[in-house]
Amino acid sequence: MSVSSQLTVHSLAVRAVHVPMRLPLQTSSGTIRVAPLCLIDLRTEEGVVGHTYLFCYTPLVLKPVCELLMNLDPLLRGVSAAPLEINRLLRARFRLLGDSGIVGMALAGIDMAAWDALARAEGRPLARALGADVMAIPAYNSCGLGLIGPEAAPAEAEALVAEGFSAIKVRLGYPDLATDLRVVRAVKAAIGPDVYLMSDYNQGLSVPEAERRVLVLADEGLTWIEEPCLAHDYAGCARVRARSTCPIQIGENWWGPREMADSLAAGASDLGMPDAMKIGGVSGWLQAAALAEAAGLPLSTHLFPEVSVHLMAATPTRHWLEYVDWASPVLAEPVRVRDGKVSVPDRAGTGIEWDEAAVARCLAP
Ligand code: SMN
Ligand code: MG
Repeated sequence: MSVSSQLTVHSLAVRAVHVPMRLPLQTSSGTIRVAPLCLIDLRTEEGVVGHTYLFCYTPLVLKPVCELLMNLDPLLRGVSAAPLEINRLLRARFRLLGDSGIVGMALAGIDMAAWDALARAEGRPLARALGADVMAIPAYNSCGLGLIGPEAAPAEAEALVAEGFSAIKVRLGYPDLATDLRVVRAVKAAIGPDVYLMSDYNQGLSVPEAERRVLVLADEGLTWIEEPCLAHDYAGCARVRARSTCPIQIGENWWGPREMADSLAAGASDLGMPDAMKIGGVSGWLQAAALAEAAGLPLSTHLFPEVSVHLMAATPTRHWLEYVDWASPVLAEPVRVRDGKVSVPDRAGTGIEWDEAAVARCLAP
């Protein structure tokens, strides 16, 4: 290829899979037992194929997301595969409807697949294509440790640390504060003082109840308290934050960099953790990383460790990578953890390749 060569989209292919989760996740806002994933292959006329997946949270939207992507296939055929150009084209197309929700998910999937294709065509890891280095990023084990109660939580916490981590996350939001406290203390006692413990309320509390609980949790040594109340109530989050001596973490529900900017303006959190899909793929993440640098906001990731590890390498205020193994069963080279860190894989693109036999077993009916 010449130095000025560019990729052209040939077609999109999507598959819906239900991937069983090793550890189900019980949150204060519902339980997830199966990962409903939409697998995306963006083929280019040059023969390079970009891969990514979308995590659809519930099987109820898996097929609609796949169908929307298939509807976009004719719009993309023959256009430049440059991610920023695809974004301009598609965001304009959805200006009247808006580009959050499943539209935002589909656009982020195309963006991530296009970035993967671009980096593959360059023959280098996505992190390098973004101007970053190949490096290892500190990661916390976010698998499991749902609302399983103070009796079961300590053993599961120990097992999660034993997988090679120095940080894990516990879900909170039991009916009463006393149980939250018992769980945190039991988990802390099991993992010891040297393991970081993040906590996540999954938006389960009212603002007054969150204000009450963060005061009591202040001295428990938590690394952060995540989404204590409704994530879009930035004023409410700011009120909770004002009461808390423990850092307040939000961001997995920012739909695009504009919502992140609103959250920053409201002083809603001490820390941020955009979701690679909801923030708008790689392109949306780069804008979020710029906002975070300007605001001095430490940035962690949410889900999608395969692409997020590259994004963290390119994030000036990088903090923690969230590790989950939910896509691992359908990947040829799942993300690996060494000494509590995930390394940017030394392969072209994101490193995502499908285990086709596993994909065939998981295809949604
Ligand atoms: C979470 C992630 C994905 C689905 C449910 C809950 C959780 C997290 O908020 O931050 O890991
Ligand atoms: Mg969360």
